Amino acid sequence: MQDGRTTLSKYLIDTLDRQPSPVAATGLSALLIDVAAAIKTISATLTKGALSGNYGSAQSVNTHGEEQKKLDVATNEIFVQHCEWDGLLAAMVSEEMDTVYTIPSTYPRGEYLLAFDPLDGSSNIDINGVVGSIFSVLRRTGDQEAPVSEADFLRPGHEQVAAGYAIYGPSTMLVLSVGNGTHGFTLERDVGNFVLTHSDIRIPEDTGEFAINASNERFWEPPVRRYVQECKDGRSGCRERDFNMRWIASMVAEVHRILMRGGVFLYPRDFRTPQMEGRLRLLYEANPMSFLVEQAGGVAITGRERIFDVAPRALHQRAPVILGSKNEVERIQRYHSEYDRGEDKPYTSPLFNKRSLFLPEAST
Ligand code: AFP
Repeated sequence: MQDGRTTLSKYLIDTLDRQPSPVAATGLSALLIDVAAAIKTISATLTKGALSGNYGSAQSVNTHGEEQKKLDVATNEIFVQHCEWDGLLAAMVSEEMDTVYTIPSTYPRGEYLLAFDPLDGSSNIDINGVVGSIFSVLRRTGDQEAPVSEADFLRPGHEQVAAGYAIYGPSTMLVLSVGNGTHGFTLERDVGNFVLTHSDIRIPEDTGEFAINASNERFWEPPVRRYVQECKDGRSGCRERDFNMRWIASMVAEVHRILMRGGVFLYPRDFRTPQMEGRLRLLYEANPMSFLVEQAGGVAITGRERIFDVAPRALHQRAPVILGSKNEVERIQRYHSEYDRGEDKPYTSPLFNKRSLFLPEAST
């Protein structure tokens, strides 16, 4: 398919509906077109900025105890309205809804499940910074007539049938995978079409760029401290090259940069979060982003295992996330294994060894 000439609908019809075994994907293209419609509406709302009257707090908190902004609530509603009616979904889960949203009985019910974060990076709204939406699609298994429950959504990432995000930046893009590579579509605003502009995105295996919220350093585990310290040591350290660092506070923006030019994104386990699960949510942040990254040749881990293999226990479960360029992510995984095996003690126990993380020059 040609970049710049293929609309999202054409792409989905060709990729899903015209395949030899369309049953495997029945309705998926129509569902994704509804998701895209929600994204276009959100994009139009965000473009109005403060003029929309939608800035500021909604004076409520979400299930994580975080303050909801008016736009968190409004964008959640947009997703629900665009996707509940089409007879393709059985239920939805969102960062902004405490429990499973079962499709009301006024609409026909389908076999797909949609999990989404309607407005990722919402702290960037008030500064007119980049934000996004993230979504993941599962196919419901078992008795389709039974009431939908939380358990229907608690499936590992490798069972996703589609995933994507929208990035609302200078242009709005939809980046999508249905399991045959990761592809980017740019919104042609005056026409209202998403047009394929970035087909088969590949993440370079090597990179000199990492992204982490360094203000949390004191809460990180030793393998992450080791990795970041080595990057910061640059040319004069053991990596013998300089690295650059970025932090946009919007996972969508970080992952988009990595898909465009490589890099590593880390929101690792830390001692600040309950059970050291990190900050990001498994079902509607970590899993869909892992799908896109893996489909683009990158790697996505918790530090110790592939994110795709994490068995979810709760709808709003958090997970540590380290993803991006293959060789760097694999290096970080090796650091975790070495630490767990006790093989990197000299690096990670500054209290017990001269070779301190804080005084790397002290190494002998
Ligand atoms: P929201 O979805 O609540 O806006 O959170 C955004 C996010 O989960 C993720 O997109 C960022 O990587 C991360 O939070 C930024 O967190 P801090 O900069 O506050 O550590």
